[in-house]
Amino acid sequence: MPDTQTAAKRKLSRQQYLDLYYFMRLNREVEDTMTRLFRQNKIVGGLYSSLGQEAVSVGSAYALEKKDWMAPMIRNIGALLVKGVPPRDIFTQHMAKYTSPTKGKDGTSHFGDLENLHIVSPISMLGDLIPVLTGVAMAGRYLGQKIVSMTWIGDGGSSTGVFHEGLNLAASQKAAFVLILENNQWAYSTPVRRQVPIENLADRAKAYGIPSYIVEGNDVVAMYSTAREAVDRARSGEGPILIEAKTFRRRGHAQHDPAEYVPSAQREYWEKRDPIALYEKFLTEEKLLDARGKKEIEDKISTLLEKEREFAENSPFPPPEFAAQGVYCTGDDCHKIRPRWERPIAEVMPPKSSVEPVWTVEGFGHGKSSSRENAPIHFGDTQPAKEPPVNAAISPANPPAKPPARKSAPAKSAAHGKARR
Ligand SMILES: Cc1ncc(C[n+]2csc(CCOP(=O)(O)OP(=O)(O)O)c2C)c(N)n1
Ligand SMILES: [Mg+2]
Repeated sequence: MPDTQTAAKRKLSRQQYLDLYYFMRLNREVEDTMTRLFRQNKIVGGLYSSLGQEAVSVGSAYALEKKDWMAPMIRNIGALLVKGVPPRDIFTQHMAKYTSPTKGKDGTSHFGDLENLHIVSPISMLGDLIPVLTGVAMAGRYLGQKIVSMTWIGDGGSSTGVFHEGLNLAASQKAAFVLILENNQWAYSTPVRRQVPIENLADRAKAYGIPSYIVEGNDVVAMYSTAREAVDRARSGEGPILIEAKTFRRRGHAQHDPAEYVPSAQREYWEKRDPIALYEKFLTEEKLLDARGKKEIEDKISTLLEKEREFAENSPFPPPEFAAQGVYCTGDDCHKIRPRWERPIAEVMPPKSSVEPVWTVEGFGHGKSSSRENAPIHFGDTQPAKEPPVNAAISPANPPAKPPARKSAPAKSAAHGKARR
């Protein structure tokens, strides 16, 4: 098998083809609306554009199931929309309104939804979502949920230490994790070729012994097909996969940056490869979209966005005193998230654990040639199975010095977990 692969394009249902079109158009319209709001001074924080990269966000997120987890980066509004975030959350969030997911405490894209949509809030530091989403995948495996986690990273972000540490962690844990490396040719004003001495960033996967794909990121069907193949492989236990999507950042880093450093020949090359225009051509040729169908989709999007924008514009800012609330933990109010124990807590917590602390992941912790490849490996790899693991000091029998005050015991939290919104 070659080091880097290309996935065959899938044949989709008519509805799937049209969904991909709808979400790319919605992605672009949401961002165009926010650009107008920014110019009216109504967006309070940074505003980043994914113009020309919509196929990457939409095609990759469309490969996830409802139960799967993701964490977007700044240019993945399309992924949020596919996962089910309503545009009003994106508008109110960027306008720092009280009705936003963070109740106006953040003026840009730092919000998630752990309860319903399984979205981890983006972290500003580049690459840090890789170990976080690896952890999500590991937790899912531990709970027997068969989930896959996904996050995105830029070409620039792929040179951070945590990118490499995180990918190594994911690889050694065989986490069901898919990383989309969005190579849009620029990191701020630094072109890829002046940042990395390799042609394909997908090659970075080789260092961690994991498979990788290269995909034309402006082709939404290719993007979806590749992501779907990776998601299926990760779900079936093959471990993490890296996908390098070749694309182009058509605007500057953020609204403040006119990106005059981008050579005009490069810009022209990519402007001819607009993902929405390319896809419209395909849909028309395949007789999946005609002028009437296109108008219906456009009307649906503009009616929705007008309503959502009006809601955001008419929403209040948070009351001043709210700035002091929710900063420090006051007990129950701030700890809304509880572990959802799917087994009795005593059973899963050392040292009383009735479950042998044994990893059952095939080949975990060993090179492929090891004769012990299929043998179960003890937790920590060097300890006898019955001995408590090193973190036994923090356990129900030996809690941390000052546990946070809680009315309900953690064991009751399964019931809490069921009360979904
Ligand atoms: C650890 C870290 N270093 C620097 C920054 C500042 N910063 C934010 S985005 C960015 C450029 C990212 O480029 P790339 O990863 O290619 O993503 P793109 O903006 O092209 O989507 C930088 C330097 C940061 N947020 N975190
Ligand atoms: Mg970049």
